Amino acid sequence: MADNIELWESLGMDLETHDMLCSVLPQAFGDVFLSQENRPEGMAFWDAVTADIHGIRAHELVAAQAEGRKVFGTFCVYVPDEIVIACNGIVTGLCGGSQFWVPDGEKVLPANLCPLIKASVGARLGRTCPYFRIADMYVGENTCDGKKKAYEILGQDVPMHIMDIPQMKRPKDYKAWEQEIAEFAKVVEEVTGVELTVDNLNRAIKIVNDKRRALARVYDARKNPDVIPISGVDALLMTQIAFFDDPERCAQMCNNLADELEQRVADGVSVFPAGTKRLMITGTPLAIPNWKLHHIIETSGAAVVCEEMCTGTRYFENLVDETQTTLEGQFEALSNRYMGNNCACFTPNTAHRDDILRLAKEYQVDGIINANLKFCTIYDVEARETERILEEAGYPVLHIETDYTDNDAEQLRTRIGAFVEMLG
Ligand code: BJ8
Repeated sequence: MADNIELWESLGMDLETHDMLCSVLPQAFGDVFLSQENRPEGMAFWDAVTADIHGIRAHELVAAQAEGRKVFGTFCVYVPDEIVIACNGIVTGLCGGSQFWVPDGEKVLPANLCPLIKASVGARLGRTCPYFRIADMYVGENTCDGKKKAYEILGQDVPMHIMDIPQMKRPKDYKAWEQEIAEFAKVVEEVTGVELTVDNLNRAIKIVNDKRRALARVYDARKNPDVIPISGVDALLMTQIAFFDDPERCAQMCNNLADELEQRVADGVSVFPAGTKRLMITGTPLAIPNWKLHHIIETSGAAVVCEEMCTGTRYFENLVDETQTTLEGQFEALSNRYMGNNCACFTPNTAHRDDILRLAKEYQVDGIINANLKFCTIYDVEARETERILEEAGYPVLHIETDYTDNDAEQLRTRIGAFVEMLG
């Protein structure tokens, strides 16, 4: 702990306010995670990381910087980690998932803005998140309006590079994203002082693909219709930490967990009673420590078996082609993989509905919760058509709009409870 305080002081953090955040997290973590029964032993790794969420990894990053490595903070799953890793840089996710940071964000942003954006800006301006202090450069992207304007504020005193994401998926848009990746590569080379080569990029592609394969293995174990070997909230925590962790260690830990889950499936060891209703959550991302919905669902008689969101399947589905032998070919392969992701910032985005339907079948779900962060217009506009199509396909759907506060927790509990009961 003394080590942590020294580190946080050296990063110029507001220690007094940060103490308040540190004092509420253990209780929240205990209530949500440690109260569960029969958790996989492999979750001990994620428990330990979360217990020292602003310590262990922050120390690692600062030690790496002392050796000359650079840290890039990102906010979206479209930013290609491979480029940074190839140039010996480190990527850390920066999206804020706590109400604790929202008031500081609201000092400079309109109150009627998505909480994820307000929390991210608040975490930076309030000096209460070490990762925002450590990053040598932020990498933004023009996905939704709120984010792209927030980057103007975040970039005031930190080097900021914005990636220009196409908003459609025509062949020329794939080409444009390929060029954007090539330009990003030049920026990363400049910041890290390391030249991007076919070899180091191929190695990085393999590292990130391995991490995706490992995450996918854990998710695959959740597809079994009779045994649910891990709770949704534990799987969510694994994915949330994957945005911060060293990618090779992440892959190793996820593979260990997957081994255990596969054994549990073979042995019929489930964390929920037989017959528990299987739900999928789709919609806007759930950045750490946003565990609210999962916790309510899983203490209301249902289980979450799949997250179709950026803190879920969108983070690891689709691999980058590993066989390219030129930088141009690799940039094209990266573009193809990332453009295969279906965020509501694209129009049209019908492939997103295809993804949800496909996953509902793969994970054999009984119902779907379409969850939207308040004031996220792009996902909210899509929600009606998505829900119509899902209902037409025979899936009961519950639409939820929420934020990071607990104000609506009881109301959500009532609605989710009624939904689960309706599933029979
Ligand atoms: S690829 S979902 S991580 S942009 S910040 S869009 S919730 S109003 S996060 Fe996202 Fe990339 Fe898309 Fe995924 Fe809405 Fe909030 Fe915007 Fe958000």
